[in-house]
Amino acid sequence: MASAEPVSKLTIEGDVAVLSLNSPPVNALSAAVREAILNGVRSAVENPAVKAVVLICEGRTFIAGADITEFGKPPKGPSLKEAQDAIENAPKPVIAAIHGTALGGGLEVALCCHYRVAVPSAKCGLPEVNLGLLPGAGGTQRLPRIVGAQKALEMMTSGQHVGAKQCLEMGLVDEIVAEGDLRAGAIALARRIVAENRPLKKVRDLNEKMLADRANPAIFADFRKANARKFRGFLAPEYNIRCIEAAVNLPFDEGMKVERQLFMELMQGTQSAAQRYVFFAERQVWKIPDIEDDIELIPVKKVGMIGAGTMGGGIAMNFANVGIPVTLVETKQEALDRGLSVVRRNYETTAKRGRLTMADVEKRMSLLTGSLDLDSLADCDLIIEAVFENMEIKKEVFAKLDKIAKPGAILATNTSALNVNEIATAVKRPEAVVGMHFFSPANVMRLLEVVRGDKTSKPVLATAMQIGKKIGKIGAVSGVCPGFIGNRILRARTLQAQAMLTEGAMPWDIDKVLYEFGLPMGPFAMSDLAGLDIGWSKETSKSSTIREVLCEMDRRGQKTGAGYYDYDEQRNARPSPVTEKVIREFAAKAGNAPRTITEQEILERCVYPMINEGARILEEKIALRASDIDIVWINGYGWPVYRGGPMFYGDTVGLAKVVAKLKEYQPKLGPEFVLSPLLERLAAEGKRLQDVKA
Ligand code: 3H9
Repeated sequence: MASAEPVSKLTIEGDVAVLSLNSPPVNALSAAVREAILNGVRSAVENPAVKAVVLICEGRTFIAGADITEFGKPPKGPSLKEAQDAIENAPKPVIAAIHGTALGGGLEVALCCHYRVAVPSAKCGLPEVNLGLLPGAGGTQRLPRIVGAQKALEMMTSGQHVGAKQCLEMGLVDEIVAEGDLRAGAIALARRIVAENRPLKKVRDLNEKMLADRANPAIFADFRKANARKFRGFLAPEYNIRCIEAAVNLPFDEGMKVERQLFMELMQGTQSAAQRYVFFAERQVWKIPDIEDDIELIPVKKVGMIGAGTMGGGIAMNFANVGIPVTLVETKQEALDRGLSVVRRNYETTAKRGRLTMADVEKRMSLLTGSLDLDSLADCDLIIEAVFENMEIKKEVFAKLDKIAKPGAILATNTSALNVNEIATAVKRPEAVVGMHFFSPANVMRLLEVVRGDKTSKPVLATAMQIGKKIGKIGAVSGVCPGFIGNRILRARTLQAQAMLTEGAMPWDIDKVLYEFGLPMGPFAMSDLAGLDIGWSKETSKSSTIREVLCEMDRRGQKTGAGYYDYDEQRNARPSPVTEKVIREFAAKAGNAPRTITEQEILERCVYPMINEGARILEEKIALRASDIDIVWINGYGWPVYRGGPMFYGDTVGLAKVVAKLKEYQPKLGPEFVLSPLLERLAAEGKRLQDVKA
């Protein structure tokens, strides 16, 4: 946050002092900013000519919160509370002038001001929950006093940013002034407050809403129940709720004590450490060390999509959503019609849920054009291929594309595992070829693996990332290797889960452990959902794996009513005696006597080989940094954010322990398992995976 400019400026405009903060990029409450507030307010108060104070920010936003980079370091400079007290206890009105986003500690500062004014585009929120925290500067006690417990519950457990208009309706801001008029509007309000001799409103003294909420204790139980699934595993939402309960039931100062205690507990815990790490990981992931920030990007005004199946249709929706037209190519009219009608149905479902208007649906559909002719992609800037996962077919498609696509067009493949370098050999312009691996359902899942081939040019790679951002994805760069980052790590886990079946664990035993760890489902429930027959064929099946036997029995997952589990009409899963028998027979044939596998072993056997595979990916430079691997697993595979991703989890457990356990399990881990030298070295040196530099 270093800046050559001074952090604040105090200007006296007649009888109003304007304290203007300037600490790019987001005016976070660093020690310097806290000091500037404290000194600025004090000096305005001491100045007899000053009747009121306006607190405003330069740059793109009002204060966006505490400075997260200071967390976990020894405290420096004045505390935030000192700065807030100076504002709240000032004998002259202090008015917060809000633009951009007043978030977290920023909103908590504004809540200590006596009045708040905002421009229409401004937003307010307490997003601490997303960092595994709660607002620790009085926000949990002040916000409910203005908006009531119900709204505070919603805002604080979701972290949502609320628009100025809604803030005005809730009483969170007192006035809205026109865009561009913030400074003048705030000064005018300050003068009116003085002229009308309005009181110094202190939010801490408001009690009306709290008294009303006290009469309705069911709010909290109902809220917990309604959100149990969403909050599963997370500590912070529950702690936020407890603070609001304290606001409702206790005097202000007592409530503040509860807030303090719970805040400290969260701050020192591993969940918040993980979530803060993810905050920075999500921002790092876009940075590619050998690509300059100002690289010239390829304008993408029109997209071509080869394949209009589930994947192709889903991918196309992303572009239509942001107004980019897409031409979808299929080989048969029937497939094209089916693909487009699935897209329409998806949009209509969203409209029925009230998240789109029917006019939006029509507008988006009008951006999608079907075609049976590859030639119709001649004027596309980006062409994405999503045909069958077969190298020969892909190469054929790319060879044709090479003749059709205009010069400079990006040729992307949505392959989930095939070698992008080999695909690129099919064209005379391998620099134009890049992998864009979307995850299913492609219109919903946030992850986009952008696969950099040996010859992919920098503008092509940078544009693939930038277009990913534009369509709301989180892009992670991967080098070329089987399965790229995500599926390669998944494979390491699958091998162990499969092996444990033949050693005596049942699919539901393994799934339970991973579900309780925080994943949305375990590997076998996932397999049942996706279909056991992906990549399986009747002709070549030889009953050589449990999966093959189940497929041969037509137990191919949820779609056939049975897979590893049995399913009822509502697709509720229950452990299957048939599967159990298959597994037992299989194990007996292999000469294995079933043993009891503890939950601890299940977890370690599934997760530690993932950490090991991630380390191998890192040392092979397939991933730029450990945190990119974590981003992939959080956004593509539902790894719980509060555990920070598999790499962060390894660092949390301690790499020495991970390595020791892997060595202990090694005889069972199978021939494919190779202990990562990098992991071993880091463990020996007492270092972390996140310390490996890109
Ligand atoms: C808190 O307030 C606790 C208190 O309750 C209690 C205290 C006792 N600190 O996101 P962007 C950096 S917890 C430090 O790309 P945008 C960010 O890393 C805090 N750095 O921009 C990035 O750096 P770089 C509660 C911060 O326009 C650069 O700023 N507040 C902070 O897309 C630009 O960020 C929050 O959780 C920070 N607080 O979005 C708000 N915030 O350029 C967190 C940002 O080196 N922030 N940076 O990669 C945000 O949600 C978004 O940054 C914001 C701007 C919406 C403000």
